[in-house]
Amino acid sequence: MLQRSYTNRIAYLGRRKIKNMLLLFGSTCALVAGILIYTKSRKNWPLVFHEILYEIKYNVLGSKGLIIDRLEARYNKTDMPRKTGKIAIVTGGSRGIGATVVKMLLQCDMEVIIACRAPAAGEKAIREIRKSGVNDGIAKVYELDNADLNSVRRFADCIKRDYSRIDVLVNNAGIMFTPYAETKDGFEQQWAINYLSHFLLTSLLLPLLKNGGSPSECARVVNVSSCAHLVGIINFENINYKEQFITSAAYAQSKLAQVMFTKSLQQLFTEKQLHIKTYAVHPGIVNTDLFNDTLLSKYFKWLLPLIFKTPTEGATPIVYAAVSKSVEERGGIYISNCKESPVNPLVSDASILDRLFELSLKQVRLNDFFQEL
Ligand SMILES: NC(=O)c1ccc[n+]([C@@H]2O[C@H](COP(=O)([O-])OP(=O)(O)OC[C@H]3O[C@@H](n4cnc5c(N)ncnc54)[C@H](OP(=O)(O)O)[C@@H]3O)[C@@H](O)[C@H]2O)c1
Ligand SMILES: *[C@@H]1O[C@H](CO)[C@@H](O)[C@H](O)[C@H]1NC(C)=O
Ligand SMILES: *[C@@H]1O[C@H](CO)[C@@H](O)[C@H](O)[C@H]1NC(C)=O
Ligand SMILES: CC(=O)N[C@H]1CO[C@H](CO)[C@@H](O)[C@@H]1O
Repeated sequence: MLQRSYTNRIAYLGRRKIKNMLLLFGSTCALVAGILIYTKSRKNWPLVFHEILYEIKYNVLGSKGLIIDRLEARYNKTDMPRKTGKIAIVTGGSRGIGATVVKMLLQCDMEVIIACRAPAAGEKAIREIRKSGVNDGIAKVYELDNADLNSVRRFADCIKRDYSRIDVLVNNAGIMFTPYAETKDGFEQQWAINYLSHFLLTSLLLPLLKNGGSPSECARVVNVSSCAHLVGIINFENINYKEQFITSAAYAQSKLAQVMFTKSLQQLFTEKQLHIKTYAVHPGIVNTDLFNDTLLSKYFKWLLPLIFKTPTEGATPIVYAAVSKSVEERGGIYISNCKESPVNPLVSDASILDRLFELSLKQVRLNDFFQEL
């Protein structure tokens, strides 16, 4: 008993030490960032304060994420069962983590639909995958611009015209830390691309997902979210963050919104006896063009391959959620490094969930999430 509490205490002190080191590192980065931000915008002090606060949070979160990716590396693996004849859609499948997910699903012998803005980029990705020696599966390309809700509707119509079922939907397309811009539909672009477009897409494809699932093998929806969701809030008063724009806060908000429904939708699917399972995934901190706009990438580009995951390592937990047998019975979970991991506590606040659900329906002009069924 005494022995145990002693080891617990040591572990506790160890954790505290790591926490303090992270805080110190975070604050130093934040100070530098703070000075940079201050010199850029000398006007709105509360805003600058919030920006610095987010900077601290992200630095702590990012360093913690990198350490966790190392510590948990041994869990970061997946089985890749043969899924001959099964059909998957991967949004943003033409480059980055998405392209690697496409490759790995093809290795499972699936039919994989790359949904991307520029079909030529999708075709190129397929040629590269084939050149790398992957000959299994069938690859297709369909046009989808996640920044345009009408494009989402057109995409869903084309898929419904050509397919009667879908087995896996991977909502992966995303942007990060982009400057303020509104989409055609009037939404801040990270909100629209990362979250809202996928909300609509998932709803429109429900009939096909329903057909894909069976009692012995459910269809799956996989949301590629991020550990950034942990520092997010849903800023209902100003979803676009207009005029008080903090791009990292807007990113965290979009990623939190993606995670929010994983659990509650799973409950609804189960209640409605739909054989669909839902998962949210943090791929890890992965070396892709997503970081192009960040200071880290501008000044320390050489460092990234050393400390970040490779796209294959980042795609691994996504493929795990998409096809692994080991999660078949565990829908509704948030996965990091192929392990169930804790989510932002806001996710269990039913009033926020309801409010977000209502708002999202209104923003995409749907009466009912299940109206297509
Ligand atoms: N890298 C990381 O460390 C990390 C960490 C946590 C979460 N994530 C998440 O992982 C996902 C993939 O990121 P990544 O690292 O692979 O980034 P990436 O290399 O920048 O790729 C982003 C993908 O999203 C697509 N996309 C962007 N805007 C789009 C739009 N309007 N319509 C359709 N597609 C669009 C891009 O297609 P185009 O070629 O047309 O631009 C590209 O295929 C994102 O959701 C991201 O938030 C990444
Ligand atoms: C994924 O996120 C979309 C919104 O981006 C949401 O509509 C959908 O319910 C989410 N699915 C899961 C599995 O969480
Ligand atoms: C990111 O930067 C690299 C060069 O550093 C460039 O080749 C690539 O096209 C950029 N990607 C995007 C999406 O801006
Ligand atoms: C850090 C890390 O992610 N490590 C492992 C993740 O999984 C792949 C296999 O899919 C391993 O090769 C990595 O070493």
